[in-house]
Amino acid sequence: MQNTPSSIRVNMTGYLPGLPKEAALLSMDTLKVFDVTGKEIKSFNNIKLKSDEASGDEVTRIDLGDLPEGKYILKNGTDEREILVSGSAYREVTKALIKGLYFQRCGCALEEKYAGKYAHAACHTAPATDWEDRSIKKTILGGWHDAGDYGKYVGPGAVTVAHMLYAYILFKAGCSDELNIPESGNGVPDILNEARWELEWILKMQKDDGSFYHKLTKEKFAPFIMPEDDLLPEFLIPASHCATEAAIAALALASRVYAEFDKTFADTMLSAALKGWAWVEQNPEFKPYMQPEGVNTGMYGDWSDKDERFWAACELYATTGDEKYKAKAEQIYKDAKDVELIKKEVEGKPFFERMKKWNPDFKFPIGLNVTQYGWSDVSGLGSLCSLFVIGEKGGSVIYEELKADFLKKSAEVLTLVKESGYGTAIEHNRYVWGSILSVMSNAMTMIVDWKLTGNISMRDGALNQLNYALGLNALDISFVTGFGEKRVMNPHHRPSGADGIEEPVPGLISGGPNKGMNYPEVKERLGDTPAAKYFIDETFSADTNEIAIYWNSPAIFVAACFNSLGDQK
Ligand code: 9MR
Ligand code: ZN
Repeated sequence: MQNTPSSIRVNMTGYLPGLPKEAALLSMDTLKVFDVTGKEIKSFNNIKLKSDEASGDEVTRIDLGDLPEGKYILKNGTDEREILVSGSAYREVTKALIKGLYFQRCGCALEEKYAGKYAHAACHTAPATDWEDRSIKKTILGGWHDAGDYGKYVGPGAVTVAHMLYAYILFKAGCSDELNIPESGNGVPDILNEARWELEWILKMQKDDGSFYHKLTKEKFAPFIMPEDDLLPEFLIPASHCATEAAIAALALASRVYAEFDKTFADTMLSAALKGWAWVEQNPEFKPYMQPEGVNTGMYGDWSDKDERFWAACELYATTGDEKYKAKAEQIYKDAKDVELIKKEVEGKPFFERMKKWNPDFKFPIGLNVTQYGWSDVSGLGSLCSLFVIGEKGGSVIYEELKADFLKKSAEVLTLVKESGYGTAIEHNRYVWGSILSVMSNAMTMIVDWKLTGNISMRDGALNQLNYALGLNALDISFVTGFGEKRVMNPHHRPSGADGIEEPVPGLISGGPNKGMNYPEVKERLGDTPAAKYFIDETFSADTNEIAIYWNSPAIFVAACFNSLGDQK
């Protein structure tokens, strides 16, 4: 798709009638708004541009203000852009983002009646071998392919499910029940049907001792072939604390959510979570995941499991009401703020030394990062549990103190939005691999703030991030496949690259600009391009244009929130 950036940037999917409708302008020309009959409705002049550090652009944003449902044309001296205002503007995109996970399903065929032209035969159905004990072979079907690769990883899977379940808990009306997946119409909301596909797999990844395998992958990433052609053997890679604790948290959370639909399934998940926790109690000392020699798939390594353990304790407390989990969560929360304790914990440890070498100013964050929801820091998932489920029962530490910490952070996020030319909630030097996660996470944070305080500017700040994902950005591109007149066409996604179909699998969100860790070819081609434009819509560029289940899922949370504010869900 030829992308000559326009001087008018918009959310290419649309806007809701009652909410702000921002466009970004890169020209000082008067902007006129016409309806479809060609009648001029509004005009904006005296446009002043400001420099935007992340993109190097001179840009400003305007709110188009009140516009009834319909299509409109925005025009300045050089460019013209059509926009849609509709109460159902976010309906299809929310559906597609959830269904994007269906397309990642592993261990089954994607049938044509659900997958259309993206149908394919069953994949990864052979038994997997335990990496450490080659005599153990297990047939573990199911789960989602993690990203552009065909690996399946417990921690990232647990996080993805959690985003979806909290989207359901908070914005049920925004989660369409018409996904056209095999379970549709079974009386269970489709977002839960889809999340269950992963939960069932996570359950199978539990070892007899209660811990969870870190991942189920090959020794290395497959070439760009269809999943059913990827026949090299798969391995069950040794258990880790982070994977185990994230699995416990997700299962404990899910056991509450599914209880009203399937008590047996809910009980199974809670037993698995409790068995996992018993393993953690017997193995309290954190051991970072070490990639076994010879395994070169995604590492998902972590320097600490405080956040995973905190999240797990919160979810177990919320589900069981047992005070011992509350005490554990409180203790982790307090210890994480104890400077001396942290020093003792990290100094001399390889991760810390490495970080110091890279960045002499590197300091370990004191306290839990209560607004982080990604695979490496899940503290924010503990926040969601505390703020929306545990509530005041959490008391002075894990409710009141956490809430105060949270609101301080969300205020900082809103400042980022105000300072950015495009209203994007990310520092100019923080465009890293999967920057969409930071953007969507910050949107989640503002949504949480808005839900807690009613502060409308937080809601609107979050909306700016949905706009970013759907085209209002420095690249003039929609990061969601299948949506927007100029959209990502060549994501680093094996099925999209191998299926011979021009349009990529729909409903997948690209990781987006990354100027942190790049492939040499990307560096060579982009040189010192500003961070917000460090992006290549080509298949090879996993560093800027891969998709991942845990990037779709925070986008589901954000899209479901705004979809629930529309009038046709
Ligand atoms: O999401 C991960 C990102 O934070 C890392 O910087 C990047 C490089 O190590 O890896 C990302 O995760 C990839 C995983 O390792 C394997 N599957 C694809 C994931 C998305 O790129
Ligand atoms: Zn598969």
